Amino acid sequence: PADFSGKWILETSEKFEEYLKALNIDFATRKIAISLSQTKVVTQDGDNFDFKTLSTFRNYELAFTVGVVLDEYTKGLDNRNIKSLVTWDKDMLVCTQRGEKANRGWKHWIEDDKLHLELTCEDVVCHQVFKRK
Ligand code: RET
Repeated sequence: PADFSGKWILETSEKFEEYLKALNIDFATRKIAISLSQTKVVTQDGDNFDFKTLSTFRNYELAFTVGVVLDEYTKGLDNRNIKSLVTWDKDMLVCTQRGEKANRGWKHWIEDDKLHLELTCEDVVCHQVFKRK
């Protein structure tokens, strides 16, 4: 299986602001969020994962086990309660986030030693690529 573990730094980001807008995140927070350098620190132990999204402004941490529904509170993001379920699709981690927002979720995969993250909310798809730090 894919090895997500390590430290990753944001290289490219497409439609991140549109994604944050779809989540109803306010203008000021969006402007700060899109200007930030982001680092992902990932630890992986079998199907147990910990994804830390770090920035100088705010951090977000998500720990999950593949196949186990998680009550997630998106603290510091859109501050909503959602039910998240991560599953494997080949070597891709696919999360569906059930709650107030339609068609919400994310996908993580590795390609050419880069970490890809696709974030979806409603009709918006954001794509971020991270390189190893
Ligand atoms: C930052 C900075 C503060 C404002 C916002 C942020 C967004 C973080 C996001 C993280 C997604 C993490 C995922 C982890 C999966 O394991 C960068 C913390 C809005 C959207 C999907």
